[in-house]
Amino acid sequence: MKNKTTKKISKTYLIKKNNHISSNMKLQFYYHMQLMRKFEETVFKLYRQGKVVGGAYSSEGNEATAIGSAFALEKNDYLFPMHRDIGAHFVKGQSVKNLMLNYLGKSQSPARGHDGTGHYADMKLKIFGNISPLGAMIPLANGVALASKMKKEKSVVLNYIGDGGSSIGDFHEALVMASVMKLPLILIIENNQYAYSTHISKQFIVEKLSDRAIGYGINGITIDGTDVELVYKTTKDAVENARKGNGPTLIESVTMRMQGHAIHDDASYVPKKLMDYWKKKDPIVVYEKKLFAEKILSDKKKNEILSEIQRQLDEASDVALNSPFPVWEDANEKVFAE
Ligand SMILES: Cc1ncc(C[n+]2csc(CCOP(=O)(O)OP(=O)(O)O)c2C)c(N)n1
Ligand SMILES: [Mg+2]
Repeated sequence: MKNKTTKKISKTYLIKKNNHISSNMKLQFYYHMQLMRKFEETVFKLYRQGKVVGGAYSSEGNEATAIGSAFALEKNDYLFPMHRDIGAHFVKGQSVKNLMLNYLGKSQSPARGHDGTGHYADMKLKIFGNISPLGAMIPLANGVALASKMKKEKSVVLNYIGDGGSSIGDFHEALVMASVMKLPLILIIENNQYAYSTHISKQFIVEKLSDRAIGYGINGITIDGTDVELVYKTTKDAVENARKGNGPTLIESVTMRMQGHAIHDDASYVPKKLMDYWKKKDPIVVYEKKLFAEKILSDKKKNEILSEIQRQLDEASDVALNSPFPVWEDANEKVFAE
């Protein structure tokens, strides 16, 4: 019975072969994955210098998932990123300078220096800030999806959740509502093998987390989350489906958290063999090789891209380091809607 149902659902969900990706777009994927990694490396350096006021998380291993999926959105769509999706902010139009100001807790940042741990929102760009209690974002993403549907905006909502977070009650409740109301929601489970130090073998016994979609009667698919083009195409299909009014999709994107949970965690509990296996699947290294083989990337082009990223990071760090912190009188401002 289970197999039959799985077959039925995956049949309605074939990735379209005509989802063409131009050379220019491939270079954009590469640029953004590199930017995401280099940005976080810079944040880690600044953290060690005592300049970052909150936490520092690494998304190493998650670049293809965050970037490929965010590229499937249009300007009027909504993004609900998690703590491993900093690159999705950039794809949605956020500037390197603004996010650096945020991390350093400075007053001119979009968060006005009131947050330094990645809960960064920007309503103009339709980016909703990450919420710390795991799972709590999904019902909110539902709310925005419902509002958008009622306003006939034809926008979709993209939200992420970790493997750990997908066991929270909110996940179930939100998907029940999203499926019954046919909300334009795309939920990506970033299965990066660990939730803090807990391996997935201690978290669930289903073969694929996307099988849970069957219980809600919605489309579900599990993909290689280290393949940026596959993530893009899969998400694009789900986006088109949602835009047509066909309701939500659950995507399990399988990847690896290549560093500890955050900067304070050395991940010494991760077996070396497992880490070595995933190192060979590094999304950026693998994609770089592919683009070289397709003659889309050359040494010259690669150097140009990396220099441009470094230039932006140096400039953003400089501005952020030399900007003022918020004043205490500002603490009560903009707490409530005016
Ligand atoms: C409801 C809730 N419980 C516990 C935490 C503490 N916490 C923050 S991140 C995290 C691990 C999350 O793992 P996962 O969902 O797999 O995401 P990952 O960090 O691996 O990307 C935990 C336990 C929290 N923020 N919210
Ligand atoms: Mg995880």
